[in-house]
Amino acid sequence: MTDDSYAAETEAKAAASGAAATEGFLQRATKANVTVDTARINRIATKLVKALNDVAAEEEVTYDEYNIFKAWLIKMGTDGEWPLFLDVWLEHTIETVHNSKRQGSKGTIEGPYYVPNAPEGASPATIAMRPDEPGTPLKFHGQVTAVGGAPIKNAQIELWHADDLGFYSQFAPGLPEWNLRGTIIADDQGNFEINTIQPAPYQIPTDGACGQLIAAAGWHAWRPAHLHLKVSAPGFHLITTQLYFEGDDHIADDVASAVKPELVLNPNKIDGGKNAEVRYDFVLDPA
Ligand code: MBD
Ligand code: FE
Repeated sequence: MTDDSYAAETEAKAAASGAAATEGFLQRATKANVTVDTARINRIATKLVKALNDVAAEEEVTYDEYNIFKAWLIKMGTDGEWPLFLDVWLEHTIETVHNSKRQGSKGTIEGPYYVPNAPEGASPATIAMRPDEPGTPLKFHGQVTAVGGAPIKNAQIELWHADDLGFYSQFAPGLPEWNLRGTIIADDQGNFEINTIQPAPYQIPTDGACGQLIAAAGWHAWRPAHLHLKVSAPGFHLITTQLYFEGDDHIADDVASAVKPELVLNPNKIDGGKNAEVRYDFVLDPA
């Protein structure tokens, strides 16, 4: 890759990635056409409002603090960072509830950077990448089976991840549209092999409202390096998950609280240490 594209990529701005995440989310949410009944909203909204008021009373929140909070919430909207904020600090609980009764492979949060309909290819496949994509090449392979062990023919694996600098295509400038995003179809025994590169640890944008909160609270912005996946097949529950890498500095303190021990990979070095290889099998619950 050229120095120019590196420069463009690192000029990623919170507001630009936030706007893209907000727009993509709203498009999909509008299509989904889901309604929630009044009794349920009444209960949950009442509890939420009470929780906010309880904190304000317990902490004796001042007008100065209230106004800082108000300005920050407004900035969250103008930066388009509501998807980021919610996915980092709330989605892990929603996911835990959602998957609490599943027996198959662990799920974790989707995060704000999924894009549906990435280019499809049959296994073995190489994900879309630049000719000189930086990073350690990774051969990621395994099998998709049902709970009980039956292979799932032609299971679909959607994979998306950041590049070696921690940037996602369609959310940072200068990257090809589908870079490091793909839909892979497993073979008739559910076996898959995907060639990609190992992503880098990821820092959530520091120059927007979420970054402001992190700096003001003395937190850190890091997520461990991760692969995002959606694994599905007709008649089975779709799993949304992520896989991490053993030894990563942020396995134990992911800002998004999305790491689970079952999701940590330990790739083998191959080809004299130039490349890496790892197997991971997915087990799907019946729908
Ligand atoms: C990410 O890449 C991500 O996966 C999450 C959950 C939040 C922000 C950026
Ligand atoms: Fe991510």
